[in-house]
Amino acid sequence: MYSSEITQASNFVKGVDTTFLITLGVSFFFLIFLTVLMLVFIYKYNRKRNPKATQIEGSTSLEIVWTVIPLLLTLLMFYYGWAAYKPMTKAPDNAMEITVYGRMWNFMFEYENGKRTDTLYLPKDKPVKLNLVAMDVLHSLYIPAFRVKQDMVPGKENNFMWFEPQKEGIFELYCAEYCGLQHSYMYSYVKVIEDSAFQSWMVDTTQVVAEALESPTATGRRIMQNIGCFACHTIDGNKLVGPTFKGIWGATHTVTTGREKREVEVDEEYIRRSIYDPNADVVEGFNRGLMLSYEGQLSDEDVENIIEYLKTLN
Ligand code: HEC
Ligand SMILES: [Cu+2]
Repeated sequence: MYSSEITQASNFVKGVDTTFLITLGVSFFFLIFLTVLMLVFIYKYNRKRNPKATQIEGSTSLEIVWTVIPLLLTLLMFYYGWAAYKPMTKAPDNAMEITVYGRMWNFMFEYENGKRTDTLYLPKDKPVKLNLVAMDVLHSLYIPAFRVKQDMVPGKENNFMWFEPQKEGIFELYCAEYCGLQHSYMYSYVKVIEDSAFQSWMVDTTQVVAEALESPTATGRRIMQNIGCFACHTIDGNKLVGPTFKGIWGATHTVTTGREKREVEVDEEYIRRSIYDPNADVVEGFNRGLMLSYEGQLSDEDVENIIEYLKTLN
C-alpha cells in the first residue's frame, strides 16, 4: 500500500490516502475502459461497415448492469470517505488544546499556559485540538502532511480541527483560502518533537526572560513582526496595503475622521488610536476597513513598545 510507515505523519493519513486512491483508481479504470470502448465502437460500427442503420431496441439487463455497478462503486467511494472523515469531527477529550488566530496575514498559536508562537510546536503521539479563530476574513488552515484542512470562519463557534502527529519532523502549514493581497505570507511550519522535549519547551521561560531584558524598541519590533504588521506596512518608505512607517513619528498626516478631513500630528495618542480603532482616522490615500482593531490582541504595554519602536524610524 502507498501509505507506508514512513509517510504516516498523522493518524488521518491512511484513511485519506486510501479514499483518494480508491477514487483515483475507479476514475482511472473508467477513463481507460470508456476510451477503449469508444474506439472499438468507432471501428466496429462505422459507416463503411454498416451502410444501413440498424434500429436497436433497449435492453433491460444492460440498463440494470450500468445502474447497479456505478451505484455500488459510488457507495464504496462514499463509504471510505465517510469512514475517514467521521473521526475528524470529534476530538478526544484528552486532546491538548491550542488556539489558532488567523488574520490578514499571519497565524498565531496560543498554548494553554499563554505561550504564543508563530511556529506550531507539537508533541509526538499526543492528540491535539486546534481551536480556530478567524479575526477578519475567511482563512483555511492546511497541513498537507497530516491530511487535514479546515476553513476558519469569522464568528463561527466550535471551529476546530484535531489530529495526532505520529512522526517527528518539520512540516509545512499554510492558509488555503485566498484571503487578499499577501495571502501567501500565511505560511509557517509545524515542528513535531518528542513529548519530553515538548514539555520542557512549554515551560521554558528563557524566551520570556530574554524578552524581559530586551529594550522596548526591540520588543516593539518583535511584537510587530509576530503579529504581522509588516504584511501591510514597511519601514523603508514603500507603500504597501498601508502607509509606510518611515519617518512617521511627529509627522503631520492628513486623515479622514468621520466625514471630515483634518491634519493630525503623529503622537502616542494617534498611534494608539490607529491600533485600537484603525477606522477612526483613515490616512489619506488609503482604504478604510483594511486594518482591523488589535483590541484584545495587543495590551497597552505592547502598544507602548510599538510606539517606542516607531519613534526610531525617523
Ligand atoms: C491588513 C493590513 C494591515 C495590517 C496587518 C496592519 N495595518 Fe496598520 N494600516 C493599514 C491601512 C490600510 C492603514 C491606512 C488606513 C487607516 O488609517 O485605517 C493603516 C494605518 C496604520 C497607522 C496610521 C499610519 C499613518 O501613516 O498615519 C498606524 C500607526 C498603523 N496602521 C499601525 C499598525 C500596527 C502597529 C499594526 C500591527 C499591530 C498594523 N498597523 C497592522 C493596514 C494594516
Ligand atoms: Cu488566509
